[in-house]
Amino acid sequence: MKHKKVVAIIGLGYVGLPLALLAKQKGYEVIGIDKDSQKVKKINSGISPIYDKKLIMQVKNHSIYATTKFSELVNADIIVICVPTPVKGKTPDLNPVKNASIQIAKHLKKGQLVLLESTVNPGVCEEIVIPILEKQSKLICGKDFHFAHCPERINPGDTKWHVGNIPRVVGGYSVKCLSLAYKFYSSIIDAPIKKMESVKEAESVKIVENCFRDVNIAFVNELAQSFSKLGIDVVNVIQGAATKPFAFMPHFPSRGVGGHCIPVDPYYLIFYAKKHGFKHKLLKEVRRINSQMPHYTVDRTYEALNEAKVINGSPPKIAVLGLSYKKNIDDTRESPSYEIIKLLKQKGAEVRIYDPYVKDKNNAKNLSEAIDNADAVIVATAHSKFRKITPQTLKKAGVKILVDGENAFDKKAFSSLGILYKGIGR
Ligand code: SAJ
Repeated sequence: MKHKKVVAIIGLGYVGLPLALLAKQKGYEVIGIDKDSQKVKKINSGISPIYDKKLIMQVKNHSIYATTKFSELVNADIIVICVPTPVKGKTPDLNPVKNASIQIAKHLKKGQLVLLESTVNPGVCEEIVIPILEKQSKLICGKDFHFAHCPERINPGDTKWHVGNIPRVVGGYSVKCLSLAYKFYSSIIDAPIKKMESVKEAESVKIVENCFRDVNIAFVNELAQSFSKLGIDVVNVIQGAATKPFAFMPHFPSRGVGGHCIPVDPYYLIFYAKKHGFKHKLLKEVRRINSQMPHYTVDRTYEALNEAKVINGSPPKIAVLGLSYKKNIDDTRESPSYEIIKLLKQKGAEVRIYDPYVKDKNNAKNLSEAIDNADAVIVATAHSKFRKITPQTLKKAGVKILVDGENAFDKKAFSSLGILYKGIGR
């Protein structure tokens, strides 16, 4: 009986859990490792710790073995690091990656293949991760163990693109490392795996992908602010530009850029490039534009309150619908909603919140409770459930203003019923 290769996956979140399920489905023995014992307990009892319809089914049907014990790494042939790479303010926080590397080094054995999927700036693998692995284990990378970087590309909530069909890039510490990593990913992913010439190139690909997105979003967020003054609907204009079948990729203005990647990754490159003598002026300006969109959204809200003559001494009642950073998921990391709520409270507004996907002690019981008699409703996250809100619903609840944080509604339908509509760029 051919020995089933064992894959240990460190970090069972949006990246690690789908990967663990896929490896299991493709015939590997899987050990899921996470420091969160509650998460481990849930997974071992077939419950997905993440709200995602597909994941909920998969965890229930293909239960994988999860543990908090890093000592189990000794049983693995392949070890994949899928831990978060957040920022503290604007500074990269590599502690989760460093801690995972230290734990791996304690149990590292000859012949093992270590793969990093977490998004990092160029240089992290060779200047931080591999030295930690070698120092503690006394093993030599490329000789005793192998290392490669294959940046993750999960798009939470996407029903078309998933870990099993998204093309990937991979960069190896050596030719042998690259071929071992390529062999692993080709065995589980039905999509092209591009071999990069170095680990640094693989690290750079992911950062570039996400900086590209941040730049394009900043571009339309700036357009939104300028076109508002010109009385031009920027969403219509972008949709018009998108009819060009080449050389244009539509992005859309919104209340801000959240998530664990897009608002974070540019800071990794800005930080590393600065250390090497280059200042990314454009990327810094892009981050400034996108991170001030919650302010812009609150300004639009107060413009509307003044226009509707609601500001009359008593604090305006404002409902903020949606806490997650994008629709139909429960992830609130870097979500613009929280910045909007903070700014509203600083201005003295009475704020109610409601998001059916997110557990929050201040959540209203339901949509009606949140919007009832609110002067303004800000739809910060356009969950499919919220897109069903009709002008009649708001009218009946006594709502005077709709601020459409993701331009998800038909502005004419609301204005024709006397509800003051403010979009982002329309
Ligand atoms: N956003 C806009 N305007 C847009 C697109 C997005 O304001 O035109 C906002 C969203 O509302 C959200 C944020 O930007 O708050 C990030 O949106 P996202 O769709 O990029 O969501 P993520 O961060 O979950 O997923 C991204 C992936 N998304 C896509 O490529 C569509 C991709 O960049 C990476 O695979 C992933 O991050 C990652 O793991 O890096």
